Amino acid sequence: DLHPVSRALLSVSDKTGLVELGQALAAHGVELLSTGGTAKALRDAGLTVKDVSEVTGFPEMMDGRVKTLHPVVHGGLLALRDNDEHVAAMDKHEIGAIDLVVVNLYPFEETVAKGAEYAEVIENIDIGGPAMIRSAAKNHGFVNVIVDVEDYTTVINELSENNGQTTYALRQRLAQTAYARTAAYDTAVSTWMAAQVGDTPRRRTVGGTLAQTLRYGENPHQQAAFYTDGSARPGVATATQHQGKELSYNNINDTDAAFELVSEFDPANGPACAIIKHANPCGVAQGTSMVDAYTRAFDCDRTSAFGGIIALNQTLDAETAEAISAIFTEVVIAPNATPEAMEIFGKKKNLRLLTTNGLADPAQAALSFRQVSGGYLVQDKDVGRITMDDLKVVTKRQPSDQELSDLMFAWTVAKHVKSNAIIYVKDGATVGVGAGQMSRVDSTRIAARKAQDMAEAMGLPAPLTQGSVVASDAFFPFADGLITAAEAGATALIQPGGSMRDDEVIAAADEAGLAMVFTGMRHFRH
Ligand code: 93A
Repeated sequence: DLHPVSRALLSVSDKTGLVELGQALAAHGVELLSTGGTAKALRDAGLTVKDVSEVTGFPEMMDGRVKTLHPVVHGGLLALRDNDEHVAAMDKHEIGAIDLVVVNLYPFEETVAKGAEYAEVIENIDIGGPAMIRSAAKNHGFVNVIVDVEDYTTVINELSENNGQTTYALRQRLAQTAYARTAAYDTAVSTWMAAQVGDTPRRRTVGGTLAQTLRYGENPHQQAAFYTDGSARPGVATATQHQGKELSYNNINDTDAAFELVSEFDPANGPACAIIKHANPCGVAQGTSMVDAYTRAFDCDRTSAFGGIIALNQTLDAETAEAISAIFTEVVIAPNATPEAMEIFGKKKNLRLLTTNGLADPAQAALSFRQVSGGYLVQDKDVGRITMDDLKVVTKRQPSDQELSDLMFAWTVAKHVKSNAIIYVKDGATVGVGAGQMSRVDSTRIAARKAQDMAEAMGLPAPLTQGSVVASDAFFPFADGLITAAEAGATALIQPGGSMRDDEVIAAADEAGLAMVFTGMRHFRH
């Protein structure tokens, strides 16, 4: 399965390591063919190179759109060397075999990332490059294809070990890498175009660019990687990490949850903080200052906040950094951090600090993906938002202004809590979060019990659920959940409404003297 490399075609946009590769190939007696810029770079280094235009008999034309798209190139790549008819066709049409293709493509992803104009992005869609990569990869029985600078030494080492030849195993592996590259490239093109014409689940190609090979997945026995979709929006994928070890799979997931949640709170309405554990918030609060917001979020559930992930909607300042440093925290993500705050965190070697230079736009349309056996579920991200005007008061009692503002806050948090979600809120801070239970009444009880625990731990006379409001991500199917909330001290509720038993639930609310509003919108999150 060894096959010699006598002739190579090099055509690269990223010229890293090119000269060294050319020299090593020349040293193995390999003839070099190349396109314009690549040929020049090789010649400048003193290497002998033949222009592809000389081989094809055509100049590079149409701004380089047509350089290598020619039968003399693709015939040389695709011909089966052990097939008499293929060999006869090569002789007849004077096609020389090409045994190695080294191509990296026009920097499409980078051009999109830098925010280039439409026409420039289009010009950076490489056609000839992927065509050669795919031809060479198909014929991996004989042909080597390199698309990754990291594989330059692998191939050179093999040529050295095998006297100018490569093994089938290597060529097959290179071919697989090559198709992964062209698939990712076309995905990047289609994802960018989807954004131009309006992204919908039906049109989306699932894929992305490998950004990080993770140490492991949700558990140590699971391998994992982080793929990015090229979006430039502030978030965990584009954040700058200032200190601490690499983020893990769970860190990335939780950091995303924290940042998406805190981004719901417009900095113009004051500082806000969200603390996340296992993708659910264990404390969210607005405050008079950032440290106040953090402290109030922390007070919701001090036990769970240990080892949590904290997101802020405004600059991390020294006072907040000092307060956060009092317990073990995995990650802090914020739009920015002051130099003083960074210095304080500098002493906490295990704490990761990420800055995003902005907040995520919670109204920005996007897709969410979930894998099931045999496929993917794709849906629009939940960007549903309501205003006070959308609320329908269904009880005899109207909510007070303070209740209304807390109800809106609770509803915003509920959207970011796993169903069944029940959130108790008082004065712009969560005081009890019930998440991920199979029954709504259990979520209601758990949140109230946690508030009770916190009151005992903090030496408060009564749990903070006294005089709180409650949000439920979906309707109360029975009155029991609502009654539990009232027993815990809730005075007002927000929920979508729409249950068969709405009348029963409303009657129970009236009986308990509660105010209740319907949103007409549900925020399931499973
Ligand atoms: O515009 S193209 O799609 N048309 C082609 O025929 C073609 N052949 C190679 N782009 C083409 N290439 C690309 O040119 C390669 O993929 C590589 O990225 C680039 C190298 O050009 P140069 O050698 O002039 O720097």
